[in-house]
Amino acid sequence: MSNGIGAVVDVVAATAPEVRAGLADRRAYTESENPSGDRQLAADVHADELLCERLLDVDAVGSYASEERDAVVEDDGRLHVACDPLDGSSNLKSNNAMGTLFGVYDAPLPAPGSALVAAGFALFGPVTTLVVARDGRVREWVLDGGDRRLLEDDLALPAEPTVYGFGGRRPEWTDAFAAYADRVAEELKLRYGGAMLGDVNQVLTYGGVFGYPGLRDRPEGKLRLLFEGHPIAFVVEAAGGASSDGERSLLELTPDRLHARTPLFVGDPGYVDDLEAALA
Ligand code: P6P
Repeated sequence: MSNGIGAVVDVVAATAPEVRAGLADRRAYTESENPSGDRQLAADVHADELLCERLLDVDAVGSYASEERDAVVEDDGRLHVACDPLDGSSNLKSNNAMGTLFGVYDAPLPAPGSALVAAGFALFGPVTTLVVARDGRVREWVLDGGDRRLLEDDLALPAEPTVYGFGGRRPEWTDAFAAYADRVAEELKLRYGGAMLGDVNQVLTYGGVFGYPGLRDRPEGKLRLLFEGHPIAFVVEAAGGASSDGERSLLELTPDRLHARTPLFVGDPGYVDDLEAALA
């Protein structure tokens, strides 16, 4: 198993800088939409094509699924990889953070969160970093010019929460969530940048909570369980944090279809507990 996971991480580590290098010339929207109805940038398609080809070249990888594709791409192998090839690509126009998110399962997709054996993300910020959770531990590297330099060998969520970020517009929030958000806003500093990976990395760095709640007219929320919820929950929980869909850990959930959405919260266990009590 470890050589398979290591090979997947190597592919992401090698491909992320190439995805980033290709962003400048792929800022235009294509004519197509992804299965969730989001308009696709040329950068989305480029990242997805590179990752699909290279991950399926790994002997241990038996299938590839992505936010950008209707169906799973099947091959032979015991590991199954789900990717958001370019999370937050709408930030390309505004030149803000975005990144590549992946989850490695030992069961066919869509799989339960309990089938995750590794997850992580490359973050395109001022520098490119790679965060990987496996074997109950989170590590962080800087990816620079083909080098991979270890930054954190045991990344842990700070015990003292500092920042928060919640998606959706306030009129779309339920009364229960709005009341919870008001309490959080009195205690923490707002950090919301429009790309989950950038916002969650703020939480991993400074402590706090990130969420995209279920909305009045969209109780399942916006974010995808398989491509965003599971992998980010795996990382944050391995770093000592918690995750929730408002009731339970996201890792306890199984998508009923590949592109199923979910309310998504990750971060400080106390704030996640308070959220679940507020929505109960
Ligand atoms: P909104 C990016 O499109 C994304 O999927 C997440 O990365 C991000 O957290 C969220 O949607 C942003 O949504 O409604 O604030 O644009």
